[in-house]
Amino acid sequence: MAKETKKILVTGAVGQIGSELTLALRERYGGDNVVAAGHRTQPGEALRDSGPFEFIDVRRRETVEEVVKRYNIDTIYHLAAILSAVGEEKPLLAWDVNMNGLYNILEVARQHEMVRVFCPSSIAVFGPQTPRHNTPQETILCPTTMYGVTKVAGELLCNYYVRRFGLDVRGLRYPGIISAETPPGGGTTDYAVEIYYEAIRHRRYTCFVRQDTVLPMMYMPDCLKAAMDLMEADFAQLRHHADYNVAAMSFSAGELAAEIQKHIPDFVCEYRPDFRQAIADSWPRSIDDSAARQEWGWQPAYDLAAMTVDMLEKLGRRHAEGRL
Ligand code: NAD
Ligand code: AKB
Repeated sequence: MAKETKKILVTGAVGQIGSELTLALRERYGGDNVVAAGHRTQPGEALRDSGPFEFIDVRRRETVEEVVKRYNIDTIYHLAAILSAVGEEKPLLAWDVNMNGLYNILEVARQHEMVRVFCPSSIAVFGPQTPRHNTPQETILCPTTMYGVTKVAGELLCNYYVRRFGLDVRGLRYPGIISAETPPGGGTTDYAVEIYYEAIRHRRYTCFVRQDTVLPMMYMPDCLKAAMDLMEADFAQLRHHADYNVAAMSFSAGELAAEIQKHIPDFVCEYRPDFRQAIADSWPRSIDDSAARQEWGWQPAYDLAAMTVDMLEKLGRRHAEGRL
């Protein structure tokens, strides 16, 4: 743990979080020191031109091992995963990628005596029996989705590697992440991103959850800050490892639409719930993140109003330039 970080691998680097986290890590640690790994999708220009890029399949340990050896990797941000909505459509794939992929990452890290591994968990670890308001750090973890099952098991596996092998593994339970660069990859909270894109493109959106559906959310700059702050925290101060609750804001789908209407008055949002409603209904409305605040100083910067101004400004600019 005393060793200086010199070579970072980001799995899932072409995804919603990975595409921005890789650039933020390259900014902080140097482009050549951060290897982006995608699966099948080609990287965008920014990702391709700012540092090394490789393809791996986390289910095939040899593909991870090869990159780790070639670049002398000592830290992994493991973001490759199948999210909740796709996971309900393809539960076996979700198990395979989320569990076997994570197991491969932890094993490679253990065998190569790595400095640190980051693996995000999710509010999907909670289920219908969990208190839905101000959900505590320690509580009932009985999810009803395959994604949630893999996230609970993933937290336990990471914590096992900390206890059993002394590996430094860290993770947090992200709420729905909202961002303007890379569209989300098939989760239940995707409506809170799509609504901004459609407000800019068509001034109309059909939302797949009810208007009164409240979920915890976070804007991308806070998401990146949480990952990097947790990874730089003093290990001795951490009482938890792979399972920190983190929160930023909670709002209903109707409140989100109303916030957008303050800027685009003719924006119209309709509500046509589909199978994702049941998933949303099984998750908390708000999160108690006092452990993260106390143990590593977690503090989000964005609320709904500030995020909406920034999202509409970014997407509006891209639309005006014909890039949306
Ligand atoms: P995403 O779906 O946008 O990206 C995941 C990436 O994993 C994709 O680019 C995909 O190509 C890659 N992938 C899939 N199968 C793979 C395989 N076999 N080998 C290698 N790569 C593979 O997901 P994201 O939103 O960026 O999420 C990143 C992490 O954060 C995940 O662990 C997710 O559970 C967690 N998380 C995300 C959110 C959110 O709202 N985005 C919320 C909570 C937790
Ligand atoms: C999803 O909806 O699956 C993700 C998550 C909250 O983990 N955005």
